[in-house]
Amino acid sequence: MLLSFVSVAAVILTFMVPCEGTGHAVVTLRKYKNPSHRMYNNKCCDHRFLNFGRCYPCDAYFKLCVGQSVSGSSTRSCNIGRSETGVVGDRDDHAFNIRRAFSFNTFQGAITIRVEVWDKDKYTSDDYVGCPSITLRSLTPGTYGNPFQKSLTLTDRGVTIALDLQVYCDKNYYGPSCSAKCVPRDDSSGHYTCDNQGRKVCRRHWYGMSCTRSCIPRDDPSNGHFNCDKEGNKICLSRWEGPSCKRCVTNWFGSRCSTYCVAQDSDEQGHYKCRLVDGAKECLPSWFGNECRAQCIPRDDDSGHYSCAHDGSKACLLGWYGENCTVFCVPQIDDQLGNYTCDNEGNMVCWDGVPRFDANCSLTCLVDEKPTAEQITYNCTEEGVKECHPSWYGLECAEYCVPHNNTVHGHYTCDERDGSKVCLKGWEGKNCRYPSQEWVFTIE
Ligand SMILES: [Ca+2]
Ligand SMILES: [Ca+2]
Repeated sequence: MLLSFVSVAAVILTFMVPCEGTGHAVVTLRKYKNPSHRMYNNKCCDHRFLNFGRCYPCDAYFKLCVGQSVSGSSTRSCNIGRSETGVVGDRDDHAFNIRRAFSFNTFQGAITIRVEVWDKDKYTSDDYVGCPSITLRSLTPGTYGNPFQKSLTLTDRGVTIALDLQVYCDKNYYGPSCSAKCVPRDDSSGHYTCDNQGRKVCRRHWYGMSCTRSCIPRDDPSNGHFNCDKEGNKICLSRWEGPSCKRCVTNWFGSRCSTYCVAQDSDEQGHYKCRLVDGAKECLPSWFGNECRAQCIPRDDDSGHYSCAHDGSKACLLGWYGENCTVFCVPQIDDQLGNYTCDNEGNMVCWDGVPRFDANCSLTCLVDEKPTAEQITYNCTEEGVKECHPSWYGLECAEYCVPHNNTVHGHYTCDERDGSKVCLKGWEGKNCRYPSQEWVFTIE
């Protein structure tokens, strides 16, 4: 039986737990005055003795009633709440600080506060003194951090009540009816605070209805180059494009997209494409020069022997000279091949100090460098011609010959070409010492 009672009580208590309102009305009674000490019907609250004599002050206490109604109306209902105080004193002139807080769900727009004043009596039922009341017909609750508040003075005949009223939506509730819920957060479900209407106010760099979309203005190579619009869309900075604005718009190049370049293939504008990394002009094949207007095609045939220099000029291959690199010249230091270097046109130029004796500067006369003067058989003329000393003959001036016409040496002259002995007429033999047979026969 007891158990059953407890459980029923528990159920009742559960139902009676006031549901968490979305707002509060707080009434703080400040002052009460009733200088006439009389009630609504003009009768005295109390007498010193029974029911006659001058009025004695009331033993005042209050029944507070707070009700709400739609904006513009008033109500007698205490649908927000009611509360009763104890006796505040017996002088009918009091200052105090009696605070009562009431919660409500949806605020309707108007609030009515009625303060019933009662006189406590010891031996009879309490006397009703009066009921100062006030209705605020259009009220917008403040927020939890910034409540609506007003000091009010209520009167009913000679009774005056001063009170302070606060009305505010509970934490996280906003708006004229405190029904707009907004809970500031900063996690994957949202990144926002709330304004005083309960609207989400995205935190810095967050966008969208629930502020779940992030956008941070960037201007660097790894993140991109953009600002953010009000919806959190990336707005590429000037000359950038692409989803993250990492790509230069057409015809702009370089790490800052600051180099302008349009590919060309015409004699007027040049012949080049644009290098992706920095927008530098990159000449098409066979085109050279800063503007790629100089054409050059390497060759190595009868029409020329050259590669192409950076500016498109012909760069002759080794040994080739002349405007079209058609003149061949290779420096030589060789008795047979010559002794020369080459000038810019490919002309042979004899090495310094070597007399130019013929077309390829080859030497036809080497100075005779035999050890003694007697042994030297020739000298070289200014022109490089080898000049045999007297009695010496042959290419190397190595053949010795002196003409004779006597019995000791013989009878001969010398051949100018090779220094060989040429017998005089009538003589023969190695040294022309013997009369020739033909001559003998002729004599005889
Ligand atoms: Ca009384
Ligand atoms: Ca009394």
